Amino acid sequence: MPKLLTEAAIKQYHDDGFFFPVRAITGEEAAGTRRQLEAFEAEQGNTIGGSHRNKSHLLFTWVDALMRNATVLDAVEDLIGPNILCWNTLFWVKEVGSKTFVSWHQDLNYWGLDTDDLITVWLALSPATVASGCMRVLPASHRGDMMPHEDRFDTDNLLTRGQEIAVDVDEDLAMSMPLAPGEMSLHNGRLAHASGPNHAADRRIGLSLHYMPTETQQIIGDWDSAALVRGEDRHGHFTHTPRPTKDFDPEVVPFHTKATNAVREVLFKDAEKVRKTL
Ligand SMILES: O=C(O)CCC(=O)C(=O)O
Repeated sequence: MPKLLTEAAIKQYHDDGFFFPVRAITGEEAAGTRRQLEAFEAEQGNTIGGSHRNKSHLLFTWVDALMRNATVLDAVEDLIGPNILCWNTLFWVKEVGSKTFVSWHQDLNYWGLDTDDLITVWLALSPATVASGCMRVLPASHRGDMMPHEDRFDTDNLLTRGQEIAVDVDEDLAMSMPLAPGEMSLHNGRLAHASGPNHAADRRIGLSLHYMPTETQQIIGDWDSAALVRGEDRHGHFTHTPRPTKDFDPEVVPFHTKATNAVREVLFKDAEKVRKTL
């Protein structure tokens, strides 16, 4: 008996590689989370970026709480079972009128994770509409071989290496996934997806959370970490991440540095250009 999703939703996820929209938190909760993010950005004087954008659950207690949100985890459990690790939490911000985009790619091409069952939850913290550059997906592209990718290093591309699927993607087959604040989409880590620039009047802010079964192994990096968010881990392939008791908890910040350095090494493996930070 599923905990949250209907049998039809579960079938659609497995057949097409994605499902949306699912209400994760209320609109008010999403607005509250956005306020917390924007207070941090105001303090920094900049959009969240670099390593702050990655494994953010190790820096912000409110991201740690979202990563453990029972509704989100119920949906994930319905799709991959009860023993769940979260590998990364990652902000995706597109400013109003910016050219920022995300090229067509498959998440699992670069992450060194040996599972076919990785789920990316993308949680909207502002309206993600066609105009603001919501995600587009290529249905059923999670099946079959991974597609070849090329590194294009475009500075407007939010992806680390500007990686892009090197074969023509038939845009007519692509589907947009608009979300209201507090709603989430779920997609398989092998699914091809992309998003365009923000032509709307508000920022487009999303938080993606990458969940995987505890059996998963890191096959590129020598060391990696993940949060045990539900069930038990009988495999021990990842060091479990500590929980911050306050934002930028000095007990946890050094772990965040180590963990994001490890992710950077995996993401830039064999890349022609390597950034010093994520
Ligand atoms: O935020 C976007 O537009 C793309 C996000 C993405 O590629 C992902 O969550 O895997």
